[in-house]
Amino acid sequence: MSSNKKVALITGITGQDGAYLTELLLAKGYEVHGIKRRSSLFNTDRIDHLYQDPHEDKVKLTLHYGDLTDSTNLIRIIQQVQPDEIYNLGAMSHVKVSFDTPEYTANADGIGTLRILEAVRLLGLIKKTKIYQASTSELYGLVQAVPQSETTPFYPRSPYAVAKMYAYWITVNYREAYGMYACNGILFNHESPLRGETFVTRKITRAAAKIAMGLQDKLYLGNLDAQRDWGHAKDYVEAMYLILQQETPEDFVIATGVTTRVREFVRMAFAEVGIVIEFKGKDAEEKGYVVSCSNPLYQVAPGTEVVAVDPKYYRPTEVELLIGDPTKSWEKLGWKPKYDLQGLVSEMVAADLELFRKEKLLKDSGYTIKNQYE
Ligand code: NDP
Ligand code: GDR
Repeated sequence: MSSNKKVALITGITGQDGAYLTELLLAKGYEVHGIKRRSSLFNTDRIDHLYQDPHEDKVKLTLHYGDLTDSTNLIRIIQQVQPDEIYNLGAMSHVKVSFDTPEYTANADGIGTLRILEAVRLLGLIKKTKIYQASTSELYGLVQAVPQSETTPFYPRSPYAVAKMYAYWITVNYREAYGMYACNGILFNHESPLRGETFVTRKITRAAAKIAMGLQDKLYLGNLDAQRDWGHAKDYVEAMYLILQQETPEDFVIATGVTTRVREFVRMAFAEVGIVIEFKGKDAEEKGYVVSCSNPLYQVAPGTEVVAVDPKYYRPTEVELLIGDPTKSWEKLGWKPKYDLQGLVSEMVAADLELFRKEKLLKDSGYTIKNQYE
């Protein structure tokens, strides 16, 4: 490893944010190391374009097998890599799934953060290694005040959020107790074409693309009333980087300051493919109907029901309203998002239309592919 090049270690490198952050740090000249989990299927799709054969000279991206539930590997990797910066993005990140796997979520998302902090401390790297913790707007949970800022009280509403609350405070505690450069980025929802297929935005943009191509009939969703402050992951990884470049370690809210209902996101995504949707009914009876369709790929008759509510997607406890106050990050980090929601939706739908072109060709030639995600 060269002495003047910065070295970053990313947990969760195979996820949405891991991929964008790796791209950003490589472009800035960093040597990047990532921790990936062993999986029975390839799980590096999002970073395959950045991969380098380890036999080449001057390799800038290296992957290590590991898991946040195993402190032995974390200590070994951190000792080997001697990172200047650690971005702890690894997590069981699906709120609804955390109700099904609460203990695992606490272990990976909560104690996993402690394992990283403690590894840095035990290895004597407190003065060298800066740590970014992927904290979340889910911490605000049940609305205490809006917009939510760094000083708004937390009220987590899921096993995921409770685990992330432990991670938040243990990060603050290690900063205060040991003088570590350890910070929380309290990031509001951020999306992209790389977003996991079961998060609501990507589920919607995939469905809009597939319905527009005649590959899917209907989209089933849960709570259409939830309001989220959605930004673009590409913008948000810049904020992560900036949080670790300050003189003093601090926690920051990263958000757009604009909130939108799930229902409105649906309308915007379908509008991208020329389908105008109107919602009628209330709660679980609410449905989205096609008003008009000017889609050149596939005509959907006006009056067709393309969106329906399935209560199985409801959460036992819901976070109804998130809207961030990003003033501190705008002023202190000089960070501002470049994308607005319309730009995000357009990019996501365009990417999904491209993704399903192959499936459409297969279907048009008589093949069908069974959906795995909906
Ligand atoms: P993803 O779900 O796309 O990625 C999560 C990453 O964590 C994947 O690389 C996954 O590996 C890895 N991972 C999961 N469990 C473990 C484990 N036990 N040990 C090691 N790695 C693990 O999430 P995002 O990229 O969207 O989010 C990144 C981080 O930011 C997460 O911590 C999330 O909770 C947090 N966050 C996300 C926000 C968002 O809107 N996206 C907002 C606020 C916070 P694999 O690929 O093998 O599954
Ligand atoms: P969230 O994101 O829970 O905010 O967590 P998600 O996209 O899963 O849900 C957003 C809102 O949409 C409602 N919803 C549905 N959600 C999903 N997944 N599927 C559906 O069919 C559906 N229908 C309605 C949800 O009830 C919710 O209100 C994300 C994750 O990335 C976390 O890791 C991160 O910490 C937070 O964002 C900030």
